[in-house]
Amino acid sequence: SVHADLKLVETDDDGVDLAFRADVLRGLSERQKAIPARWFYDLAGSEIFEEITRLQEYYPTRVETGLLETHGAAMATRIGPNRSVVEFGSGSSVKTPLLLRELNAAAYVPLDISGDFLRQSSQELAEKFPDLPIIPVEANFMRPVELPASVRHLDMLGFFPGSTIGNMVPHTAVDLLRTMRDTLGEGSQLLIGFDRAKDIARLIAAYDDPQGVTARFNLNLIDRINRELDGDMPREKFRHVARWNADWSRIEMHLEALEDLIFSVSDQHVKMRRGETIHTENSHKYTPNQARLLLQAGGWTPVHLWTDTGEDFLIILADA
Ligand code: AVJ
Repeated sequence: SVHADLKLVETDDDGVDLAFRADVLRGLSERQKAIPARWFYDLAGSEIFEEITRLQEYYPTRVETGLLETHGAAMATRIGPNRSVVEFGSGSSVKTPLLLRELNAAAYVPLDISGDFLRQSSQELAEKFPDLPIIPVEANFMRPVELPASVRHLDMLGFFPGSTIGNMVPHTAVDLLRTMRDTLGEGSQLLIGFDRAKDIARLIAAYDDPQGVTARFNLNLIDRINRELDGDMPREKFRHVARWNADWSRIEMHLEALEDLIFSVSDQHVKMRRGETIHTENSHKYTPNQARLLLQAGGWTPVHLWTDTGEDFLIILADA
């Protein structure tokens, strides 16, 4: 059964997400313009992301799902029964059933910034698991979240699949891991996915597919800004760029201006030169040792690691 959802997102009188506006206006006034990747995921963006996960070139979802199918039972044995599962950035929760069907969990708490998507996927999950209490929380998990009172006393399992951790630079990733440890408490565990460092051509193809789905995902941010923040950014004057940054071992996505531009967002004027970019996403790629070290720096003890024969993806179980 799905409980009433808790909403922890602040809006102004017109329903504008204050954090979205603040991030966009600040980001567009920086020297290297940048907007945090979490703002991709309005309803349209979340749907385009689902399309990405079905692309041949985009291996992470397929490989991680395969790992959960193959090793889910072994994971459940190491985790044990009666834990409350808190999923960080649950999205459409497609991987969740693969874990929950093995786990015998006490409750499921999906956290997501996209409330509409959260409610929709909670309903779908409730049909698959009629006896499981589901308590959706609309929240930005980058900040400490107060867990619903009904689960606070239980042993927690944090579930953070999808290599979403890769969206953060290492120092922010470490902050988040520490925040998660504080949220979940003593005796908790964390099951977390990392995308592995690999051949650069394969990485580029995964983030710049020939069908242009990832380009649509990136450009959708412009539509969202225009609609929600009263902007007049010319979408057709931008192009999607995916590039490898070797110094940081990450794929970067940018929106590149095709000519000199002047536009406005919420009455703030913005100028861009031709070729200038807005940096919209980082996707860091880790070796197993780097992933372990990141967890340790965030206060977690890695206890088991699962990977595929192609060495594309990692799932790590860690103790608080
Ligand atoms: C959802 C953050 C894991 O970085 O691979 C996919 C998002 N961006 N294609 C990733 C994404 C472009 C994705 N994560």
